[in-house]
Amino acid sequence: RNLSSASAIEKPKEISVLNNLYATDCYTNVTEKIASHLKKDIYLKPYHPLSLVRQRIINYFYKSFVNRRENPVFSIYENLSPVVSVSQNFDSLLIPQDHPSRSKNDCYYINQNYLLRAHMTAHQSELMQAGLNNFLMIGDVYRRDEIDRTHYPVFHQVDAVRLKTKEELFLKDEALNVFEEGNNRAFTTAQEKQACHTLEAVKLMEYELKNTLVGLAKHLFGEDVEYRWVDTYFPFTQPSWELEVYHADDWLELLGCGIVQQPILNNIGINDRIGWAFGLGLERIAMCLYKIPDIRLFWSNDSGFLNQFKTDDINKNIVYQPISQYPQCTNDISFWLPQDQEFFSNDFYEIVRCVGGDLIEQVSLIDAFTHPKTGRKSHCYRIVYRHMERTLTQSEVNAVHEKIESEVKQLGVTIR
Ligand code: FA5
Ligand code: MG
Repeated sequence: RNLSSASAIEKPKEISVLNNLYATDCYTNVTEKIASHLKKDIYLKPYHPLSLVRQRIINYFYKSFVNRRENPVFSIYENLSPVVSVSQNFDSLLIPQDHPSRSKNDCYYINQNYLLRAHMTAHQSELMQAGLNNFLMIGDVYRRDEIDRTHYPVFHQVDAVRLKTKEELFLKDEALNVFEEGNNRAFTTAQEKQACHTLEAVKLMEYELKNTLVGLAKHLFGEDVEYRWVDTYFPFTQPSWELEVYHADDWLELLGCGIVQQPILNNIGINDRIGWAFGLGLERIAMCLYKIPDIRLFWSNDSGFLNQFKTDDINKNIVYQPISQYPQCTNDISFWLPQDQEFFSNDFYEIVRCVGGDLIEQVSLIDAFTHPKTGRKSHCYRIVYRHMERTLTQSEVNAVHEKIESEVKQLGVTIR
């Protein structure tokens, strides 16, 4: 069945995702195009550039955290199903009901209860509840987003959690505590720490977290990498930071991290540990490290691309050599927005993705206009077409463009 319809009209009653049947409802917006990426597991394929970066990150954690017998303390989870419940992706992480990240516009929902995970953090609670204290979660994540050289609706994240007890944090020092008692909980500024934690515990955790992540940035980008910490906000950590590295004349956001919200731990019965966590994107790192110019290349089966990464030394400096740059084809589309329903650009992007697939390099809103008399709104989008491995003909592009023009009408728009 064709799931590509972004409107509710032709939706089947049930859809099959990874061999399970789900009833559809008004939340269902996962398309066949998106579902076709499930189980591709490119991040696990030997010699795939995402796999090289993944292994370098795992090696760093294996080497940096060992127990008394010299065994690695972090365990790796990289086969967790990308189909998660709303409770895993949001509720368990204290993401408020009205938080924008829950919206249909940003996520691929299977139905109101299930979605394709939007971040690897979705698995954090269940793994901690299973008794794990040090672990990495690696896999594919799904987000509805804009279309350009650095965004793709499927990308890959590495998340980590480390939990510590009072003894692990302070060794034998009896005078120091992880948790504030009684009145001391009041004496805290909201930003710098959670009221329930002592400053000593938070600062030691912050030190270990930042030290670990700067070490990781150096392991990947070299000792001389320029970096900076930026204060930020996540519903599931406090305090929270982003690590940025300076690369190719620009600051690049590498990851988000912070001290795990204690109620997340308390909710699953963990009352004697404090934790840190982070989540990073593999594509961004691989694009920088190997100078890969377009995120769609990661999905290429072209041997001209893949063979460049066939190395038995995963730390080797590889610089991607473009096989050749095939020409772009540009085509604009203008339409009047509907007056009786809301219009979301992401719904339009979804249709472009479904019809054009990986022929689409970029879609940008180049003009928005309101008719001075009628008040009708009009959008003009520029669609850039480019095949990764050959030259597209104009008639091929026209055929795709016309199909987009006809499919987009389901959003209630009128082509100009
Ligand atoms: C998160 O997804 C949080 N779950 C991260 C986290 C985990 C914070 C645990 C605290 C504790 P964010 O949406 O910023 O946050 O994404 C995390 C990282 O994924 C980014 O820093 C970036 O490296 C990568 N990333 C995010 N969006 C994209 C995208 N569209 N394309 C490629 N990489 C992306
Ligand atoms: Mg971010």
